[in-house]
Amino acid sequence: MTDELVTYRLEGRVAVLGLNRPDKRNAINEAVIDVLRCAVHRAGDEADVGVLHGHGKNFCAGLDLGEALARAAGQTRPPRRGKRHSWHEVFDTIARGPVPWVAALHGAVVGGGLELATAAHIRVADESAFFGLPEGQRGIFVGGGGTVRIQRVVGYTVMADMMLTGRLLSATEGEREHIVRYVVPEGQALARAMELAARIAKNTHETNWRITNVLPRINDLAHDDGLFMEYLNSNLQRSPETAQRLREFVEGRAAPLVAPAQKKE
Ligand code: 1HE
Repeated sequence: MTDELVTYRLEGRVAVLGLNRPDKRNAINEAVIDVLRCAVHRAGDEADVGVLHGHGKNFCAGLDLGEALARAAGQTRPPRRGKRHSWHEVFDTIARGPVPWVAALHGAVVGGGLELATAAHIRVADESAFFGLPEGQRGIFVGGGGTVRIQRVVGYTVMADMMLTGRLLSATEGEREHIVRYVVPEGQALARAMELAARIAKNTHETNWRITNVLPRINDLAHDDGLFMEYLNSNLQRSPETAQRLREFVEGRAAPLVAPAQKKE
């Protein structure tokens, strides 16, 4: 671990970003957002997949409440009117940028931490993870894209319950509400996220890009427009890499699909 606010390392084709303010439970202040923005852009430039995790015992405690207090008390200048919220810009670069992201979650994943996690495309939690939206208790509102992203993941009923009552969800409850796709024993979330990232990196970049950029946009469209957009995206000139992958299957050289029941793990 270093004294950087966000650690960055490139492991093969995977960029690994770690929120690194464990003494403040990885709460996000303006400085963290600035460093995260650079790290996310760097990952998009040089990696095929990104992995997000948190150093210390928590993924992220959300908005830095000390900074929020200073703003509320008029001690710092509010952001310029009309300037897009910096969190939106950075989280959207994760969600709809050039590469897919996997989030490895543990401990607190609350408020803005949950908003950041839901910007990733796949989330893995270890059994210590818990999810919450304590904005109601703090007298504020979600501001990092949660009204759109978290609400799409869990639905209004669950999000309203979490915000109105302050209810915290365990890792398995998070899995039930589709916040996470994988729950692993404590301490193993990052390893599993790296495994998934390596698998994702084997896909073609074009297919990954369509999964992360076209699919969610189709989800926002009406039925007919969605089918039309799908038609546009599936009837493109095939790349040489696609032809090679199809040939491998036709010639019996592709890795077989192994049904879960037959898997020996
Ligand atoms: C913080 C923050 C923070 C911890 N901003 N400093 N988020 C929240 O409402 C969650 C607030 N945090 C907590 O409820 C707890 O800290 C945790 C459950 C995450 C962890 O508990 P614990 O017992 O391990 O740590 P702690 O003793 O509460 O905190 C350790 C230190 O981290 C302490 O600072 P210290 O200088 O006294 O050691 C805390 O003040 C500090 N700390 N969380 C600033 N969030 C774009 S809109 C998004 C809106 C939101 O994200 S709202 C949700 C905000």
